[in-house]
Amino acid sequence: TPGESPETMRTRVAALLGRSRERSTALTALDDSELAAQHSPLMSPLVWDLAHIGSMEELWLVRDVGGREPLRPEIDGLYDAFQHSRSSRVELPLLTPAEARGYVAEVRDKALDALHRSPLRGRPLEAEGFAFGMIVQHEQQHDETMLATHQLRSGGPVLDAAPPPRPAGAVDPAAEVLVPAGPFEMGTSAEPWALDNERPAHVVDLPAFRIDVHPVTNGAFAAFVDAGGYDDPRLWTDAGWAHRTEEGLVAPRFWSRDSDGTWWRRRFGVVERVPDDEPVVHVSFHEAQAYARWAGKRLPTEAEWEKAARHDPATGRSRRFPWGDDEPRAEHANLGQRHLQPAPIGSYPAGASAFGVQQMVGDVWEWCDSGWHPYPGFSVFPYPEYSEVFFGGDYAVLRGGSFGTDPAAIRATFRNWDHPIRRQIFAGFRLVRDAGV
Ligand code: AVJ
Ligand code: FE
Repeated sequence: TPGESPETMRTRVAALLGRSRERSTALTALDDSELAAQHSPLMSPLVWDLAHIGSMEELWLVRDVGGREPLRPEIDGLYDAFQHSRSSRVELPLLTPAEARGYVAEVRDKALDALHRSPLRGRPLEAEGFAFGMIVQHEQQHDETMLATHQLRSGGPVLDAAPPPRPAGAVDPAAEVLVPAGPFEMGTSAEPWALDNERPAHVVDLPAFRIDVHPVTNGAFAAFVDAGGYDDPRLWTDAGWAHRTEEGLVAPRFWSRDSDGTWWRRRFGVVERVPDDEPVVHVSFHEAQAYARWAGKRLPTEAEWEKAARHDPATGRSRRFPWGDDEPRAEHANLGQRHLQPAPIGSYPAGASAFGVQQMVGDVWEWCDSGWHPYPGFSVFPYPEYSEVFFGGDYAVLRGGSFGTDPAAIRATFRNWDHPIRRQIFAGFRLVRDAGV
């Protein structure tokens, strides 16, 4: 926040740390055996995420910013994500849930002490409270990961939330808008808590394209399934077809069909009918791409996604969020685990971008047809294991955040990435097509 005093910043940061911890606590309010269990080989035991959150916070806020000695140096390796694969973490001598809760509380105490001692200016790690913002985002990212673990867990529901809003009037799922050719500013050099991969701001010139106002819905995706989309190799890339065949994919993850042909889904322990008007979620990049080919369209590049989300043709500048520069409020976007599902398309008109594109932030992460690469002028900050070590590999970019993403961990410049086969994340997609002349 420009012109903010250190005292005001401390209050704001402490509230954000508190909100993250409330969520981590709610997501780990389970029996010890459930916390230590491996609910899926794709995920860590929940108790690992909890102590890992504390470990990162200790490393950056207590040891680095705070200048203190390690609390428990002997556990560093256990919670280093690069030393142990997710599927092997269940075998480690992890802290028990009670020990993990005690550890994160002790770390938090010392982190708040560091917050009160830090000038929140001066060296880059502390200027604008960056290290604190990074740790808020890190905890919230793991909270979304833990939410995905909850979705993979079997057994009855343990989480609860209000249903999302509904649109006020009729919505045309096929609506699209033109984004005219021309340059826009991509990425940011101004956003104080933007991570290294979002930097620096740079100009990108794009040809004209048309983008869907809404993400692709369950109803539209079910039509692709009914049309035999999963059985037609011409719709899939070679890698996509191999993935579809090896995994025996026939529908989005968590969907099943009864003898009447009705689609059902399991959502956080509840089985319910698949709502036609919600954005589809739990599809891989490959499934999104096959759908796009079937629909005669394509996935946006990440530059196209960002221009449609941020560019204001009236002023020529890029916004922080689709709706403007204001922090997300409840009427803008489905964020923060307020609702534990995407909202029907058309539910967030107040969150539309300057071009009128809706629900770009919140609801579902959107797969883009771009690999995970640095922007021109990228430099590592503050450590290479966040972004850099993943560049150039086999990852696809995701944009916009989901209903599981906290407002503090998303903005229109935010870049996420994952393997193109992943389906447990809260990812869907929207489509574009070339505008022609
Ligand atoms: C940015 C979501 C891909 O969870 O692997 C968490 C975030 N980095 N701890 C991930 C992250 C280190 C990261 N993603
Ligand atoms: Fe992490």
